[in-house]
Amino acid sequence: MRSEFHKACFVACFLLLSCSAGGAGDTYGPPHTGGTGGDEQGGTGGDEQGGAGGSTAGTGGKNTGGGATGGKGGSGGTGGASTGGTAGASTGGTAGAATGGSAGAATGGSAGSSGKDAGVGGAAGTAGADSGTDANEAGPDTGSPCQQALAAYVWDFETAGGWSHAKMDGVSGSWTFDSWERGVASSGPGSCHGGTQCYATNLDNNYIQCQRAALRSPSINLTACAQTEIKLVFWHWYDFWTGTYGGSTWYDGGTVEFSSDGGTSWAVAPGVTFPGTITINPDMGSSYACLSPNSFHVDGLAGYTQASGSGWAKVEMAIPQSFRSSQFMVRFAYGTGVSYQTTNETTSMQHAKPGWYVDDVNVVAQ
Ligand SMILES: [Ca+2]
Repeated sequence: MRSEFHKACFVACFLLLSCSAGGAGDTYGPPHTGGTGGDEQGGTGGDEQGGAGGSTAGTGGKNTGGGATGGKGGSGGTGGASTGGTAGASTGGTAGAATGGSAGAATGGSAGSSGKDAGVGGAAGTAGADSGTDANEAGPDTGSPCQQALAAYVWDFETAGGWSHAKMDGVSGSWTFDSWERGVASSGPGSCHGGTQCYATNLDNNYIQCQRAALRSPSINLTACAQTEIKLVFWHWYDFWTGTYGGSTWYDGGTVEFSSDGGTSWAVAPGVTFPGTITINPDMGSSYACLSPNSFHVDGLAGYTQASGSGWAKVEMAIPQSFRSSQFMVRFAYGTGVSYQTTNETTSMQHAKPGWYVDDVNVVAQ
């Protein structure tokens, strides 16, 4: 049985050495520091303090001092929590109490950061913090770098989320060519797929004929997924006009396009089997200012035509490796031809269809 003074001395020494051992380990200092601190404190701590705290602290000191700051340092810190705190208190020395208490607490558990603030003792705390991080990284983390990157690319359209829409390049004239809008849908499917808001070619009515516009995503960085199979996932509902005029059958419609260069060039999503081919009716026996002099980007492209059926439908499209760039983009482009002989927007709307509704877009690993 040692005297109280002896005991206090031991504990105080332990704290100082433990702390410096932690610091040395953390910074990969001279190995002898750790060796000494670890060996002595390990045994002493165990004897004096008893219980798991003491023995664990000893282990921590050893490993920390040895430079193997990893997980073992953190374990030592855990023991040190109770040991340090107790020692500091019983030692009674002002410096010892502050340093010991802080260092012990710091080394213990996850309080590594507070250890940083504890001067010398903090160094040991830092070792604990580092090992804690290592342990986390080795443990059940949140997935691969690709999956972590994709976590940013989830859009429910309750907010715009960086998406935008505009008429197609080169389109001009006094007509509503772009009526994409975001909000609560009452036409078409009657409501959005998730939440209350989504994008639609018209949220509460049919579309206007002669439209040429696209809903476009923000730039998506897929470089972390260069070696991972990923796909675009979205939900949609659509109903486009089709009719026969001049001996041909015409199909309004929309398609999904990918860009790997931030929107400079676009290609219809490769490998996707679309239900139809968009075939824009440019004329219905009258003069249509909305059609001239512009062409329709989607005319002749594979896409969604006619109707998707009842209820929202889920779509999945593989994103080929050649598109997994730092500036991947996706857009929903659509076009509507002449479905009724009128140049009045409101009247044309009455003879068209509800159009295209899009919600809950994201990119996921396959
Ligand atoms: Ca939504």
